[in-house]
Amino acid sequence: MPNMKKILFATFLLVVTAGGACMGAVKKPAIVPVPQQITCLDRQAVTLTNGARIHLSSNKALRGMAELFIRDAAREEGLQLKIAEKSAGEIQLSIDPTLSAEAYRLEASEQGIEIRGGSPAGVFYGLQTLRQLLAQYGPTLPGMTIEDAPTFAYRGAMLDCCRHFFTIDEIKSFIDILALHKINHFHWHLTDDQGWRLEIRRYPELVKIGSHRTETVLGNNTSVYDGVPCGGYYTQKQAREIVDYAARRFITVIPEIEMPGHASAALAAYPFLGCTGKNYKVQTRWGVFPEVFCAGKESTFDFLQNVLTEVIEVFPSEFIHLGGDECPKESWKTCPACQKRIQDEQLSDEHELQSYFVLRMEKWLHEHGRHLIGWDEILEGGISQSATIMSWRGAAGGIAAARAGNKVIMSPNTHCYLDYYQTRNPQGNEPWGIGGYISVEKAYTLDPYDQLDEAERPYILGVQGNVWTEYIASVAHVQHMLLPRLAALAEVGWSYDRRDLEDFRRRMDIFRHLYELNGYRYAPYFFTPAKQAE
Ligand code: TNX
Repeated sequence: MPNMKKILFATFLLVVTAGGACMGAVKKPAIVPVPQQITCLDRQAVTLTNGARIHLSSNKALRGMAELFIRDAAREEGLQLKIAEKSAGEIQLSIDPTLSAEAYRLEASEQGIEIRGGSPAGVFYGLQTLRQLLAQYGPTLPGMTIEDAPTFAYRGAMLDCCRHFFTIDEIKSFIDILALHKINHFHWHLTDDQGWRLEIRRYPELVKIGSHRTETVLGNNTSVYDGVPCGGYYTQKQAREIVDYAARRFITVIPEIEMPGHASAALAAYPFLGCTGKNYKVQTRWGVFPEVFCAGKESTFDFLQNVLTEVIEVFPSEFIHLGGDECPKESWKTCPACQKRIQDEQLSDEHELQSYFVLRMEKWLHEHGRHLIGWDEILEGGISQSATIMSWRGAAGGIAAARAGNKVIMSPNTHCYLDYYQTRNPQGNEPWGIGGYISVEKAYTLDPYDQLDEAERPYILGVQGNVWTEYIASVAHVQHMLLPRLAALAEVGWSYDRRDLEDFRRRMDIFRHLYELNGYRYAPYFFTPAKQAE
C-alpha cells in the first residue's frame, strides 16, 4: 500500500473507532448513579429507529416495564418502539438468576441492546440506564457493556403531604422522578398536626374534619395568616392506585401514620383521643404541638389499631412507619389516665411511657406480619430489637441503634433534609426553604457508615431524602428542592464506594438533559458553582 493510502486508511480507522467507542472525554457514558463497571467496545452498537422492537424473555414479568419504557422513549427521544410479539428484537430483556436481585447487565453491540436483570427490578434499572444513554447519545449508542448493582438495599425519598397537599397526579410525577434515580422506597407522610390525609372508613371524621385547616400561616411562622382554607385527602382507592403505580416502578410505598405526637388533626376529629378531650384544632402554623394522643386510655390504642387495620390492607409494605418523633410530654404529666398507666406498668417516667406506647403498637404490627419504622426519638426510653430506626437528628441515633443491633435508615438533617436551602446566602435567590443549608455537594458527602465498624455496617439498610413541605406548596417547588440533590443521595445509596464528586459533576451536566426533557424544574445552583459562591 502506498504510504499516503496507508495514512488515509489509518485515519479512517481511527475516526470510526473514535466515533463508535465510548471512552473519549465527550463520549464517556454519563450514568447517575454511577454504575459498578462500564467496558467500552471499540465499535458502535445497533441504531434504534422507529419501529424497533423490544423482545421479552418473560412476557408476564417484563411487559409492564417495557410498556413504560416505550412511553419514556417516545416522550424523551421521539422514538417509536414496540414490543416484539414473537422472535427477537433490537432490544432484548431477560431475567438472569445468576445476578443478584437488583443487579443488571446491559450490553450494547451490533446485535442489539441486551438487558439482563437478576429480577424484574434489575431489568427495570437497566432500562433506566438505557434512558440515560439514549438521552446522551441519541439512537446510536457506542458499543459497551455495563455491569451494575446497588450498594444499599434501601434507597428512599419522603414526601410530606400533610403540611401541603399534593394531588394523586403530583405524587405520581414524584414517583416517576424516584424511578429515574433508581430509588426503591417512597415514604408517604400521611398524618400530621396540619392535616390527616388518608381516608379511614371506620373513622370518617378523620378526613371530614382532620384533612382541613382554616388557613395557613404566612412566611416563616409569622403572626400573619393567609385566610385561605386548605385541605385534601386520599381515598383508600387512590392510595391503592399509588401503591400500584409505584410497584410497577419497583418502588415500595411506606405509609407513615404519626403517633403519639404530631396528632392535632386526629384529635380535632376525635377529641376523646387526647388527654383533656377538648379544644383541639387542625393546626394552622408550623412546629411541635403539645396536643398528643393520650397514652393512658385504652380507647386510644383501640382507635390506632383499627386505623392500622385499614392501613395495612391498603399498603402491602413490610414496613409501616409510626413516626414517634417530637412528642411533648406535658399533657401526659397532668393526665390522670397517663399517670395511672405509668404506675400500673411500673414505668419510671413519661419517656418510658412513650416507649410503652411504641412497643405496644409495634407488637400489634408484628402480630399482623409487619415491621415498625420510627424516627430516632423512639430510642428514648428503650425500643425492641426488631424496630428499624430512621435517624434524622443527625446520625447519632442511627449509630447508637446500629451498635445496639437495630436496623437503621440514615436520613440525617445534616445531609438529607431537602427542605433546607441549597445555597449559602439564599435571601432572595432561592424559593422558600425552612432554613439550614444543604448543598448538592454536602448531600453527596453523606457517609451512612460513618463511625461504624465492619460488624455494625450490615445494620444500615440505606439512605433517604426528605421533602418536608411547611414552605413548599407547589410541585414545581418540590422539584426544585428535590433535584438535583436526590441524584446526590441516589448515588450515595446506589454507588456508595465509587463516588467521585468531580466525575459526578461531569455526569450530572449530561444527566440533567433528562430533567429538561421531562420538564422537571431542577435547581440550577449546582450547575453554576461560581454564582453559588457569591
Ligand atoms: C422535623 S424529621 C420534623 C418534621 C419537620 C421537619 C422540618 C421529623 C421526624 N420531624 O416534622 O417537618 O423537621 O425540617
